[in-house]
Amino acid sequence: MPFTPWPDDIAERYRREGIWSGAGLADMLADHAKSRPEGIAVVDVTGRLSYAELADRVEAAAARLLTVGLEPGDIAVVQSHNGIDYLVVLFALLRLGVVPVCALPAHREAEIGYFCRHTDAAAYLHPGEPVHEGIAASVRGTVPVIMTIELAAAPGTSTVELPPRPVGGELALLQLSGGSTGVPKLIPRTHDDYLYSVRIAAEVCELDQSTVYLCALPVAHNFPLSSPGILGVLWAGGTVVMAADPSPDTCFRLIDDTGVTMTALVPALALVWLRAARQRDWKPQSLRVLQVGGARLDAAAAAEVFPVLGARVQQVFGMAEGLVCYTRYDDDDELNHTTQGRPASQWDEVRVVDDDDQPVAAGVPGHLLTRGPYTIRGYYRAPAHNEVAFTVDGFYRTGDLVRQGPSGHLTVTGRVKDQINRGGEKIAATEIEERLRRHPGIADAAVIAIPDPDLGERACAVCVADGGDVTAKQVRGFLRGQGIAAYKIPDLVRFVEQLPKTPVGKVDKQRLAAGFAR
Ligand code: J2J
Repeated sequence: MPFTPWPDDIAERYRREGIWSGAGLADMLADHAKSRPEGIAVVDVTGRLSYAELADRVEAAAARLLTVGLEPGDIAVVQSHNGIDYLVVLFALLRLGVVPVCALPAHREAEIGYFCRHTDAAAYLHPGEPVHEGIAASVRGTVPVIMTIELAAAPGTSTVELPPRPVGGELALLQLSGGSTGVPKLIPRTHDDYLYSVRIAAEVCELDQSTVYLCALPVAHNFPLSSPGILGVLWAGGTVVMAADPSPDTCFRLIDDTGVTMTALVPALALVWLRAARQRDWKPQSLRVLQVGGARLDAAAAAEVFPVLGARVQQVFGMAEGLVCYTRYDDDDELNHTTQGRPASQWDEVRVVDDDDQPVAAGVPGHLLTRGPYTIRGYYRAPAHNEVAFTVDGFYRTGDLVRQGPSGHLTVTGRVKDQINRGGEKIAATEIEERLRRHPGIADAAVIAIPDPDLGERACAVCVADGGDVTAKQVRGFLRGQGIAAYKIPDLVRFVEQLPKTPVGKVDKQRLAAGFAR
């Protein structure tokens, strides 16, 4: 078993209570294709598909993927821009029981190569641009099937018989962890647990067939995929509109043209939208809910959403490992603007503890630990890391500091994980530090978060030069040359004589950050 399952008695209970339904994630399409075949499932710049058409396309894509050699249980690293083709391929993989790794469009040779090797991937499915052809070339030889998303999703008829549908307990997909250690961790989500998180999110957000959801964030990310995201909307029989990019130019037009009722943004983008809407005096007619999550939303910005956009703001605090919190539609402004919501499910267990894992007093900030029917019990193929990332009784150590109010709502007050949250994109500090130390002119390095008015945080690499005269530009070029996603390249590179150390000899990042903040 490449990941830790839920204990038998708990799994049994989740099944008995109907929390885990036993269905596969792709089953939802078949139901709607029968009950409302003409309903529009998805729209993008290339056109639109009804539920019946989407279901047909998924069958055809599944047949094609089978024909090129993929089999149930295989892993496929999938990278795509937002579009209909991604939906078709994602559902085809889920239907077959081939497990997608939800790579992001920004990932490059280093990340994709790692995902392929770590999972012994059978396929790399990519957007087909020159940069991805380059990545494809770098994994050719290790990965048997390499194909563009467009080709995999192309319409077609096939007589190949599909294998039985995967059942609830099986591995459905591998999400990516924001991470805080050297290599990114892969998050094993089963059909049962992921579908539950999607169903409960659809309920909390009151989705139905009239929901029109704009997918503005990169679709493979856990938030727009499942909170409730495109899966929640398709589960409810609504319509997904895929935005090619999250800019006001693209999205405001899509919202007006397609009658979007709901969308999801990271705080950095919400600020951009608010500014653009004010400047253009744009007020959408149809938009009812703007979800904001992925990083802390400033209370003042939260309070501006309704006056400016005429839509209610919903804060979402979640993690690809599981737990997702939402503010509720009947929360008062105080809760809605100053907290990051409460857990989606009554079955979510939340503990707020001190450094010794002892519960803190009510309302006092502490470490957030969580466990429940859709929070993983261990990362994929990472036994050593699991020892530190989970308690012995199966709670996930989120690395977040929170305060819990009397209503159960959580306010995120900080973070202990060594990570930079750059406008919702997570950077594991140690990954970049290890890469920096490979530079012959760098003796030591620490990557820290610097507050930023637009992105919330930016990454700053603080380096100790090894004699010679390295420049910031060279350092950035050196990292880029390692084939990593652009968002991981530090925005700032600074040189110091030496790094401050704690009494036990670790780099004192707090002192370092405090120094740079001044
Ligand atoms: C402060 N920090 C937040 C918030 C996430 C829904 C929404 C977001 C994610 C996500 C997700 C935050 N305020 N509102 O998967 O389904 C930080 C925390 C958290 C980490 C998880 C979803 N919302 N965060 O952001 O796996 O530090 O998931 O532990 O990318 O983002 O990051 P990620």
